[in-house]
Amino acid sequence: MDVVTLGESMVTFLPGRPGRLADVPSFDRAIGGAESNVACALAEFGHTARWVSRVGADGFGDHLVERIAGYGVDVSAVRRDPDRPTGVYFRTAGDRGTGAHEVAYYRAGSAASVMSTRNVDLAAVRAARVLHLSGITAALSDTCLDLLRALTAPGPDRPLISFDVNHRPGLWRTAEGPRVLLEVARHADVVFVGEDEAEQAWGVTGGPEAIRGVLPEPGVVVVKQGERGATAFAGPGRSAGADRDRATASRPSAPPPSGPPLTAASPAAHPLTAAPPTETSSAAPPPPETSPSALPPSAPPLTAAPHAFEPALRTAVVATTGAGDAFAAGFLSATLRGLPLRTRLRHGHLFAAAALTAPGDLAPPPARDHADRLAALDAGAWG
Ligand code: KDG
Repeated sequence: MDVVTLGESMVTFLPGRPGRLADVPSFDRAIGGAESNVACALAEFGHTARWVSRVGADGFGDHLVERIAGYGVDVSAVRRDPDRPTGVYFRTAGDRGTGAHEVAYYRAGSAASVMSTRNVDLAAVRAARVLHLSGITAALSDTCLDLLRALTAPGPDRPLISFDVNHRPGLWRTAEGPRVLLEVARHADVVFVGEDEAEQAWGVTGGPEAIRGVLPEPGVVVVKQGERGATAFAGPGRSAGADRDRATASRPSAPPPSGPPLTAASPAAHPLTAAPPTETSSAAPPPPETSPSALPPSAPPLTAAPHAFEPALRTAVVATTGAGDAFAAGFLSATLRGLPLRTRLRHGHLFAAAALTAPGDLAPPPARDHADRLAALDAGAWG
């Protein structure tokens, strides 16, 4: 598998018209779930992708599994729970000005919320070049958090770990959420985090450089800056890079659909996370850290690390839900193909733009040749 994702998915109810949750009279059924969204987008783009989870032995579980399989995602490791239901959630349309919307989750005690190291097929989860996880799983239950910790622990058969912080304050059972998310993110190889999310969770206000300052360990940190764009930092990461190289290099994976084979370049530079040395940023570097953060950096500022900023595409936004997942899928796709850092960001923006124009979480990503042409545009033509 190119990518395995693990996490809870839910049947989603989208509002028939704008308004408060209290007023909307009817809803349309769709599907949602940050991690399955990533798998669906990658499978549609032509990668091999598996989604691992638990759903109820009920009609909503059937619907989720059938729909996600319909995108070409391998669902063979999804387990059915006869005793617990599939989670669902309702949401309202985003406010035209702020994009704010209401969400009502009905997922406490769901089949996915009891995922653990004992009832999930760990071999199926690890049999990937990239394992994509998110902070939502950490918030679901103690057993889910233990599972996340087990999957991100260093080890010889660990795939490249991609982690989207996805801080959902409303889901956390304790005040520990921000600290736990930071701990898990520090064990990942590629981290996606919103600039606003980092401020909300960790009190980091100094922009992308400051966020990289609290996450010096991952090989790649991608800071999403909303409609402005995104900044990615690529550096050696922690010394566990050697383990990750071994894990990837020893895997008998087929060559990527295009791009170089994934051979280990050096112990300190994972082939999937390291930016080519000749790469330069297409725009001004982000400003240096200017304001103190609540969490002191645990390493010196990484001023020498390669980084890139790419502006987002101007898009007529219909709904923002799922755009972050689409961004992660585009970035990971380009990572798997060995494309340069700024091209990875552009693929992220292209996938996100498609999701932003759809009312639900999922929208088909651009065709591969189209995406490649757009991602190769001159800086002046991009956006
Ligand atoms: O990223 C989109 C997800 O937030 C949405 O599908 C619901 O997975 C979801 C969650 O737990 O918030």
